[in-house]
Amino acid sequence: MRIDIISIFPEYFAPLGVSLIGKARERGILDVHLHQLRDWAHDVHRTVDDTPYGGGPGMVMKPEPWGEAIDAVLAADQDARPRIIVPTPSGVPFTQRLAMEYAAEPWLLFTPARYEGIDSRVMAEYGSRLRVDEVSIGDYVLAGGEAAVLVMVEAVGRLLPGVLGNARSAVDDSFAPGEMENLLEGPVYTKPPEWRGHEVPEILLSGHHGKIARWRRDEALRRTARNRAELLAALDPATLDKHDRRL
Ligand code: 6GU
Repeated sequence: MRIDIISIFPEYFAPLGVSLIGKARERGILDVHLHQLRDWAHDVHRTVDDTPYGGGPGMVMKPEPWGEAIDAVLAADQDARPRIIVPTPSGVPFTQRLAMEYAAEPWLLFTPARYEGIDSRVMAEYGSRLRVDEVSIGDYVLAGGEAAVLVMVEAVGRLLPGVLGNARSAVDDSFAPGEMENLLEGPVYTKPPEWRGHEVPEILLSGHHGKIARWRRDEALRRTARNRAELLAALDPATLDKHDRRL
């Protein structure tokens, strides 16, 4: 997969050289291209923002540098088109489902903004020709979209074939469609069997796979009820067995 990121802080993405994503890049699974937006600003101050029409606080990112920068990225491959992802707290929620959708794309272009956001005509311009998604990573406001891009690239990158050591670990994820859809994962344990007086639940040491699976599902249901009652309420009753319903 190719990922392009246009930002006034390309240095913000240094963490993409580390750990899982860094390894995926070394191994050629992920091809990341960073671009400095100011390279497409042509005044001496390399200005990328201006005051908002209609008044109000803050500054808005000018359309011209974004247009030139995005055109330059699109020109890198005449035979393919990226899916454009515009991080904004006013976007649609970024979910595991969306991460899986992005992981199936050959090319993503992220356009993280600072200030109050990008002049909306940029999204209109490219939205008429390409898929443009305005996406939020949660109900809080960041100082800019860069941290959101790090979050999304990590969530997408770990789903690419060959990135996770154990392909099953993505299948069992909280929120993954299937068995764990809308369920949070329960607690996990490793050796030693007793630590500071706390014991590992005996069932996990029993070797009884059926009972262990049942226990894990019960713990997942309990944790979901406690931490995310709205997810529990949204569970499809058809996916519940009679053991689930007793909890
Ligand atoms: Cl994508 N950007 C910003 N600036 N704030 C956010 C966000 C994105 N998602 C949640 N808060």
